[in-house]
Amino acid sequence: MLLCSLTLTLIWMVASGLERDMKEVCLGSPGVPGTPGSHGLPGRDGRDGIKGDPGPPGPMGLPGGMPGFPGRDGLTGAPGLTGERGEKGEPGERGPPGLPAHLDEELQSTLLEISHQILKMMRVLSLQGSMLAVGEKVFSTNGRSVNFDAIRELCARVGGRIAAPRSLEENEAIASIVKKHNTYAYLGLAEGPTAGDFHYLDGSPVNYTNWYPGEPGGRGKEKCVEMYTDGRWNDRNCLQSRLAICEF
Ligand code: MAN
Ligand code: CA
Repeated sequence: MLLCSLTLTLIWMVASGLERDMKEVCLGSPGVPGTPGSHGLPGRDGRDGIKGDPGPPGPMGLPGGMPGFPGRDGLTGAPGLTGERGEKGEPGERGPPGLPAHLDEELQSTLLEISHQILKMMRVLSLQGSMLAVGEKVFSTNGRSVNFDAIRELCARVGGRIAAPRSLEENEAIASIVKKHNTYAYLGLAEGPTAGDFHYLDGSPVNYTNWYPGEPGGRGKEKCVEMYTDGRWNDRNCLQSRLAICEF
């Protein structure tokens, strides 16, 4: 076998034209693989690789270096407290002249609507017995009894005055409230320095009276006036508790 292999090699070298014939003659089992060749020479350098990731931050420098750049602005802070109220501004310029009220149709219809609403409310309050309308006046009570000064203060606080009858009709309206509550009421009258000389609280003299027979009999010592449940009047001291009736 070795011989054939050698022969074949020689014959290859000198006369390749005989190859076909020699193959036919020397078909045998393959030989033992030869020993590996020695390492080749190092190859040429490859091309540059792609750029790597940035490295980690370096260690802190030694103290005494230059100060760094200022940092970025912080977040917006919370709003401050509300300031004090400013001074009142100057009045604005005068507007263009409007229509006279009686020619202003929109104003007239608004006023009509308001007066209808008020009348409606007055009918409800009358139905409930909360008010009694007589002519231009309205009488009303809170049902409480207190002294004369307290009644005056109470009525003033709600924009009215202590009820003072200036006519038979008004006297009957007040009397109906007194009867309903079965409690005497103080009236808006007071005695002046002269005994028996009574006047309204605005100082004007009385133009209507309804004294109980024999009254006023206090001879200057009873400065207030109370109304009995029959509607007649008596001069009386001012410190009794009497029904508070106001007029508006
Ligand atoms: C009686 C009458 C009144 C008087 C009172 C005072 O009722 O004399 O005129 O005002 O007493 O308490
Ligand atoms: Ca009296």
